[in-house]
Amino acid sequence: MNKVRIGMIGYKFMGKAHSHAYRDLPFYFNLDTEPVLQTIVGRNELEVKLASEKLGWHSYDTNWRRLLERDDIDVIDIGTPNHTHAEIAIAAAEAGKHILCEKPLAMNAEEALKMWKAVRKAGVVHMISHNYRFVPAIQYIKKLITEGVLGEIYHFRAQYLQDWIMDPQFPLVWRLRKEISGSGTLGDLMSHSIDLARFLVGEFKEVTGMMNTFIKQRPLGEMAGGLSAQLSGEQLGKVDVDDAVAALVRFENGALGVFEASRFAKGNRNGNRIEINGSKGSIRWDMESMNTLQLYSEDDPAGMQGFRMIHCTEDVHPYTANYWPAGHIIGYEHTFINLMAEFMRGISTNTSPSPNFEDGYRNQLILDAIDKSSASGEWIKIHN
Ligand code: 4PW
Repeated sequence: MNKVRIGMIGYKFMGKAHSHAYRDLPFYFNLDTEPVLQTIVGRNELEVKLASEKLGWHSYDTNWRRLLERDDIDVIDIGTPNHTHAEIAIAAAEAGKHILCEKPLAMNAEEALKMWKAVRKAGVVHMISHNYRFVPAIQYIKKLITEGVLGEIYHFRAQYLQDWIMDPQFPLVWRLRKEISGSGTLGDLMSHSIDLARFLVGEFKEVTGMMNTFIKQRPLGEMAGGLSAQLSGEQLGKVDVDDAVAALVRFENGALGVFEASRFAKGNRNGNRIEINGSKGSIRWDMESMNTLQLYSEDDPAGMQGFRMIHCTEDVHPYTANYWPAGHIIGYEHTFINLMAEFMRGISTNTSPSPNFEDGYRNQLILDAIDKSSASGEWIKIHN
């Protein structure tokens, strides 16, 4: 068994999700590589020490650059705010480390391209953490589309809706500050829908978008784990990212896409949904019922047609046999375990599984175009 020694930067929401996945991976998957939770990094020594103990890391550090000099670190896992991704990833690639990076890959396409070039030049394995691709139902939808069950694809519809910042007293955390996050709901949520669309339907040809920021000033504060936050005083700061975004898309294969993402959709905690309509059938999927999908097929007998629910919890469904007997469902955290399994397979075969930095770059081209179009009102071509 080859040990793959991880150095992870960041210890909050994604730090917890990634740590859990590395720890549980050998429990469910028989791979020829096994991740070792070597060192976790954060700037606040007391907090990173506590995180290291709770999440099960062998050691902690307060400076990520030190990891790059060590020969007992094979992977750099980047779970830090978006403005740090490029600097860390490029330095990690130059140090010969394999890289897993949280989404969106970068602050803009220019940065993302530099990152993609750096990992290619270094010949390291790279992936971006679009975990929703690794929901068994999503992988199964891909299989159904590839087998022609939906026929020719006409429509892709995506909504990614949350509501955790609707209180005007919710602070101006890094996810709401353009200089740190690059964008708001666009990069944080719609990047996932774009990843699913590229995976299931194909490349984008052109886009037009619109955005709004409903609450323009907020008290200062910081993320406190999960999607909660704490105020750091009375002082107000300007919100300069989008609270909500919508986009229309033409795909290269002629399909039409309608995308919506919002953090102001009351009652939607993590409403990540898609619907695909083809010439022979349609599919609906919703993350909040992630183990199921709805399929309409014209091949069903007359009088018995209609959307039917398929529980993607049988051994024939991707990843399912790694977990429990049929019908024994899995959850959000398992999407990261499945992703880590692909990352480990990539490391043992020296290939970069999709979604990788190339996907991150192509995704970022689309994010930039939606952003630009929201300001200008134009349709923008995507130069793939
Ligand atoms: O998947 C989602 C995101 O990518 C999570 O629900 C939170 O919102 C964290 O970042 C975004």
